[in-house]
Amino acid sequence: MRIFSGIQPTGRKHLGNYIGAISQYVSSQERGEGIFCIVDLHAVTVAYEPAELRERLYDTTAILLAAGLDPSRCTIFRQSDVAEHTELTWLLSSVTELGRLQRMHQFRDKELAQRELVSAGLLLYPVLQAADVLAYRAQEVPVGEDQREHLELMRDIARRFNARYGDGQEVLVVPEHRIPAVGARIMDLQDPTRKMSTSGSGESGTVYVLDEPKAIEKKLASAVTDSGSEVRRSPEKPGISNLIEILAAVRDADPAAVEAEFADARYGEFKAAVAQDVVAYLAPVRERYEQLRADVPALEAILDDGAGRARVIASDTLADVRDRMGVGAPRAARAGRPSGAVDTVPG
Ligand code: AQP
Repeated sequence: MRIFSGIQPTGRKHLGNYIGAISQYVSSQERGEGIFCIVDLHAVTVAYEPAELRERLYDTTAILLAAGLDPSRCTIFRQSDVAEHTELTWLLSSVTELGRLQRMHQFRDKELAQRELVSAGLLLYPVLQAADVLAYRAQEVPVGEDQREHLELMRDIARRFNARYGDGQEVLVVPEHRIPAVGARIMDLQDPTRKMSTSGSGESGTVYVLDEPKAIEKKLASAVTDSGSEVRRSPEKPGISNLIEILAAVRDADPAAVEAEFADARYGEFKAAVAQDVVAYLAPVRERYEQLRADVPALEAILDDGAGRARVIASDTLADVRDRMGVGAPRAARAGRPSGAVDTVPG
């Protein structure tokens, strides 16, 4: 089975990213061929600092490695190193409905948050995301709950492409999402009605993977709880429900077992237990990260090797897509050319 997922090079990855996505990437190495992409082209769709982007990309690469991604068992690469992603985005945009892009929740939220320019790139973000996955004909995409809508769009794009150009064949694989049963949507500690996120929430509501233990303890101690005193999940208790979910996820336990264990505990005692386990969960990652992040040439070598392997798969898909769409020279004609020949040269 081929498994693909992308992650933004924001560097400051948080507990939601870690539980919802990164920990799934790591475990997927046991189940199939994992391909993980650090999506710097997605990052330029909102305001950013060019000088910082590369640094944050190294931060994110080091976090993935520190979490347990092993470049000898999976492929890790930088999105912009594989040009097929952008070409496929353009080709797929012709089978993507504009109105659907305009209605996407993430687009509408980010559009409102932009102070200056709302870029066309922000609108096309889900098409680039579809190209990321479809270029590898991946069967499975591990993501958090917030990506469900984008995954549905990606599946529809693949289906529409196949219906329009496939001639009865599944040229593009329609992928399945894999959303974790526990921890699919970790909420902000200060406003548990909103998801924990890099943008749009204050420092104290977000636990970062690289936070020092003291900072984690402080954030969890001040996490918003609810009226009442029982440690149990309920729609009226979003703060406590979120902490139960976090503790269950870091322990790899059932939330019901957490509720049973803390049935007689006070909120303060429960929050201290959550802090202790979150610190223990993230501390080894932070320690490994420090060593890995210090060696930029080694990170570049891993990304470069990954891009080489990714390109082999993506260029094969692109050749099929171009062929089916009647774009460029026929694939059979190109196969006879010397390697390095440019596809767009006529005749
Ligand atoms: N709160 C969350 N709970 C569970 N999973 C989450 N993910 C994000 N937030 C939560 C999952 O993390 C993966 C990588 O996300 P990303 O780095 O590409 O950025 P994002 O989805 O846009 O999440 P952020 O960090 O919160 O950024 P902003 O603030 O820009 O929205 C994805 O699989 C996502 O589902």
